[in-house]
Parts: sequence; C-alpha cells; structure tokens
Amino acid sequence: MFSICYFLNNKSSVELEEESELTLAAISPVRVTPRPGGPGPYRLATICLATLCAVLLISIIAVTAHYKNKPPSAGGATSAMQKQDAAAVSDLTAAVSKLQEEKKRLQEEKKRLQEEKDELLAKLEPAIATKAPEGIKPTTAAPIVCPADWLLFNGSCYFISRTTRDWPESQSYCQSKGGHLAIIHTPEEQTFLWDHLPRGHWRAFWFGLSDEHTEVIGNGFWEVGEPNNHIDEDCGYIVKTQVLERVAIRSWYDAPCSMYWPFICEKEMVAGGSTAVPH
Ligand SMILES: *[C@@H]1O[C@H](CO)[C@@H](O)[C@H](O)[C@H]1NC(C)=O
Ligand SMILES: [Ca+2]
Repeated sequence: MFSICYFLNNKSSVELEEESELTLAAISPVRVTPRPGGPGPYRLATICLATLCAVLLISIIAVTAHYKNKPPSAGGATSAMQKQDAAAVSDLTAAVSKLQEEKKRLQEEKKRLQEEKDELLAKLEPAIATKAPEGIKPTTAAPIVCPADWLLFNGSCYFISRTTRDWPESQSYCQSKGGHLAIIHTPEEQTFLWDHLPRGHWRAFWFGLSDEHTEVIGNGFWEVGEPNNHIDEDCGYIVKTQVLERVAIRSWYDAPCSMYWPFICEKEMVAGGSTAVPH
C-alpha cells in the first residue's frame, strides 16, 4: 500500500517536473519540443494510480470507520455486561454471607436445643430410675397397648382375621399370637365384637366354643333354634349378615369344625386382679 503511494508520489513529482519543463518551454521557446511519448503514458499511469490510491484510501477509511464503530459498541456491551456481572457477583456474595449468618444462627440454635435436651434428660433420669422399681410389679397403672390390627376391650385385645381357616387351625393361629379363639362372657363383649364385624351375605367368624372343650351351652348368644348340632356340628361361630333384624346377642351358630371361616382371637392383657381366662 505504502509502496504504491510512494510510487504515486514519485509520479506526481515527475509530472511536476514536466510542468516546470512546460513553463520553462513557455519562457524559452527554444525547448518547446515535448519528449516523444512523454506525458501520455505517465498521465494514464498517474490517473490509474490515483484512482487506485483513492480506492485504497476509501477502503482504509471504510475499514477504520467500520472498526471504529464496532469496537466502541462492542466495548459498550462488554462494559454493560461487566456491570451486570459485577452486580450479580455482589448479589451472590451478599446471599452467601446471609446464608453463612443463617447457618451460624442455626448452629447456635441447635447447640442451645441440644443443651436443653441434655438438661431435660438429666432431670428425667432420676424420675425414670425411681419409677423402675414400681414397674417390676405388674400394676393397673400401665396403659394397655394392643398390637397393630388388634382391638382393645375391657383388658383384652381382639383380632378379627381376614383369612379363613378351620376351627383347629384358627385356634392354633390365635395361640401362635399368644392368645386363643375369643371366649365371650358378657353381652357387652359380644356386642363390642359384633359391632366390629363386617356385614355380608353370610359373614361367619369362628370363636372359642367347641364341644371338644367343656361347654357353657345354654347360656351364650345363640340364634333361635341353635345350637342344633346338625350333622355333627361341634364348633361355634358368630354370623353377621345384611339382615338388620339379626342382633348381636342372637348370632351364635354351631357348625362342623372343618369348615373354613375367618375367626376372632382374644388375648387377655390384664394378668392379675380379676377372673381372666387362663390358657
Ligand atoms: C371385663 O372383664 C372382667 C374380667 O374378665 C369381667 O369380669 C367383666 O365382666 C368384664 N366386663 C365386661 C363389660 O365385659
Ligand atoms: Ca348349627
């Protein structure tokens, strides 16, 4: 680029020389004759070079203008972004320090609560220690807690099965749970269990009555006409149906012990104090 411009400058000086020659010629008419093929090609070259130079200049201006416009806009964008970044960073820093403060506060709170808990435990321990000797004697003080799915009534827990077994298998199952098929003494007990039985077309549940053991037949909550000992029926079951006239205290039937029914287990939870049924 520079060499071209330099070349052009040279040419210009050549042209100036020519002009001066022309002026000289005008002054002294002796040297009027122009050099053969002199100014023609030079002028053409000069025009060409000038045009080239102009093009180059324009190009340079255009390029510089382009880059002058671009960097400032780009620079402006970066500075705006940098500002945004800086703001975000300071926000984050603030958030972090806030969280650190919160963490510190929570740690202190945790420490305080831990101390409180230790204090309370220290206070409680003597109380527990003094209670322990009482706990050795089974008294009525402890509340009875039945296993999950078992119902509490008057010191006993009851389990109403959803699966069916014959009477001996039902008894074995109840014994495996530390109980026996329910032995029902009072109308209240009978009604409590009855109320918890589901209704159905013919819902029957084994309970703890069989000829194989000594029976208290005569008493009890038999349906009218039962026990009829129809085809060697030795085991007792409670029936609950959709018929609402059927009532708790007239719901016992007897049936062959080999039938498969759901069943009701009982587990006495109060060992001493009264006439709990031994097993
Ligand atoms: C509660 O159980 C005791 C001891 O088994 C019994 O004597 C009493 O009759 C029962 N009470 C009721 C309401 O079932
Ligand atoms: Ca019967």
